[in-house]
Amino acid sequence: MPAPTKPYSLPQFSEDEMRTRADNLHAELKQRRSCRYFSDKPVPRDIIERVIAVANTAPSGANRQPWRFVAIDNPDIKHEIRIAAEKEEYESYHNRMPQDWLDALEPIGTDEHKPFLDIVPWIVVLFRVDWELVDGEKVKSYYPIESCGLAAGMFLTACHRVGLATLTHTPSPMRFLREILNRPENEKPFLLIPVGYPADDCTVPDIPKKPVDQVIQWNR
Ligand code: IYR
Repeated sequence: MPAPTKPYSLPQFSEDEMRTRADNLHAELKQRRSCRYFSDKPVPRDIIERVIAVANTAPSGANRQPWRFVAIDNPDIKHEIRIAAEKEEYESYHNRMPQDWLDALEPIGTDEHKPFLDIVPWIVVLFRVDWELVDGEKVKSYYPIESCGLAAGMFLTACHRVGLATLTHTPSPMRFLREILNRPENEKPFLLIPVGYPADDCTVPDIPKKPVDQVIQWNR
């Protein structure tokens, strides 16, 4: 049965206001960078809850919200994650990643060492839920990968807009996160996101983005 409906409208802006708002948002969001050097300055838990609430508004297949956000500030758990992540990353950098991949990462300067996982105040692990038990019935998710991608994008945007730095980290394979964090078998780690403030001496690679005309086609 279709759900009941309710009216929907948006605040209206003049076209010039729309341009200014888009330009302002662009100026703000182009400041977002993947951060690999975090400060240990704490971030209150309620702020993390608020940015997760923003991500939780993301659209999802059949509105199933096939995501779980596990937020970790416990130093022992962060350390366990660091040890397990560095073990996998060592294997990846030394034995698994083909040369073209290593070459592609060269400008970014990453390696298997992930000290930020101990230092950062919060690690948020986004799990993708492929199915759920609801009243003993197995309820499937639809487009869980796309849905989690959307929620992750909104999470990063929310963090940036409140002044928090993030990294989209994918220590691969990520199975260990399910074990360390005690998540059930219907959940798969999707993305590991350290969240905090950049360290005072934080730097990022000085690399450009493609100009927008290279990523747009108008009509055919
Ligand atoms: N997961 C590794 C490797 C890595 C892969 C990509 I694609 C990046 O853009 C950056 C890093 C790591 O986190 O070091």
